[in-house]
Amino acid sequence: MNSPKPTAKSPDALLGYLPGMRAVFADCHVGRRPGDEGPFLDALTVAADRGAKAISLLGDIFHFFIAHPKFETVAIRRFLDAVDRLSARDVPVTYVEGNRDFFLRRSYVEHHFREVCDQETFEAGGRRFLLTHGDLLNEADLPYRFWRALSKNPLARASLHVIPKAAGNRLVWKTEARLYRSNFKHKTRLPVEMIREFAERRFAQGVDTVLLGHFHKSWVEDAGRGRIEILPAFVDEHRWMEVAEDGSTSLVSLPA
Ligand SMILES: [Mn+2]
Repeated sequence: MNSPKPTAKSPDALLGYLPGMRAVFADCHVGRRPGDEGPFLDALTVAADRGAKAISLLGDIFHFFIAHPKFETVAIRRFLDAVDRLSARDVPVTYVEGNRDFFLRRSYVEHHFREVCDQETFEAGGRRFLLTHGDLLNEADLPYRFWRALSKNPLARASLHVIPKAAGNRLVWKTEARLYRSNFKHKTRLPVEMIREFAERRFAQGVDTVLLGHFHKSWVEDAGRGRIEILPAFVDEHRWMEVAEDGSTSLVSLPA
């Protein structure tokens, strides 16, 4: 017997219920070289062709995504066009912000997406999924937390209107270079305790599976009350995740 489908007013609708398979992409880091968006844009089409009914982007899709017309690159424009084509195929795209995504909410790009958020939740096969990029789990990474607070505040957003494009890009790239050592130091070892503590708090709230990106390392752990999965970085492996209608997960490779 089929279980009853949630209605528009059920809690499942609030959780983002959509029937069918979903595709999840993390850490594509597009924009390091001109034209390097190709494989990612191809993969979006492949995901839809494979039957994805919704696509979630789990942060750091670009090496930097500054959502202001002055900072739009050819790659960002091609990406937004691809998202529009997916929407036209009834494949909505949700953008979960990463640490390299700036000011997407309330920006000129927001309307392309089903939602721009820090955490997405949905249900598949009776399992509750929570998706978040993962950069704020490591509370020991103080230089990074300072940068994130500084770079995402309203003053920084307002300064986009006055800062010349070249100066803005220089600032971002120089800051990234300075922070590289700090980030690298904290990423050489997966902060598993931090990840488990974060997941446990969500399991206590009824979440069954926590999906993370950011760490550029595919990792799965079945904890007592739920499952934690870290997605591989698309930029490294050209792989993404499919969440089937029954709640099972698998990784898919972009055909060579
Ligand atoms: Mn990241």
